[in-house]
Amino acid sequence: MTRIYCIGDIHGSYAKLKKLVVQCINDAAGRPMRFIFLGDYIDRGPQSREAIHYLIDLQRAHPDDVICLKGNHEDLALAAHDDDTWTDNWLSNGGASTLVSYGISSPRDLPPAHIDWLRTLPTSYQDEHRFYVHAGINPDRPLHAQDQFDLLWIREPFLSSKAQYSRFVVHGHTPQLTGHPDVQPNRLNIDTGAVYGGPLTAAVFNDDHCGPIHLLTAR
Ligand SMILES: [Mn+2]
Repeated sequence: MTRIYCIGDIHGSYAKLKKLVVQCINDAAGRPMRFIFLGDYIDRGPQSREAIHYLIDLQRAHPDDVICLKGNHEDLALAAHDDDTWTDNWLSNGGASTLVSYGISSPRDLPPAHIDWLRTLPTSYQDEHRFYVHAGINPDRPLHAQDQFDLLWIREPFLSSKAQYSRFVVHGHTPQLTGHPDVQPNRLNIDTGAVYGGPLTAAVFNDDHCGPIHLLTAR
């Protein structure tokens, strides 16, 4: 039975990313695997370029079983690349570290292969039990009628909502500075603040239940 490994906000924490993927592969112990990355691969942390390069390679090796969603930081980087008026906004939201990791001084100089990849990233993914998204959803709309802005950026009223959705929502975006995921009946937040000194967390799922079987962390 396939095991699904869903990984939260990386933000240039490349060392933790590599460690966690190895832990996931060991955990699968030869079972079929699928990876779902929840976005925010870049910004704030030191190794954004390496994180993107690694994910592109992993996806190229397993195109059907590596899903990389877009986060608001990928969206901001694309906006800054395409339009100078977004540059200050991106730089003040952690983009300055990303430019350093690429050894460049302008978002226009981001490598075309990475920019093209960022443009392909979807903003949500779903399977039989779960809806995966970077930030969350608008609780007042069905899952199929969400606004892109909410999928990338929402916090409230989503985080406080007790609404039962048609699928269990798995997301990141709002760092849990306790270092522990936020497990709720209707959703799971696995952003455990890897870039703020917390672990990088993977939630492990199968096709039997909605909720995680267990969690893996890399420090
Ligand atoms: Mn985010």
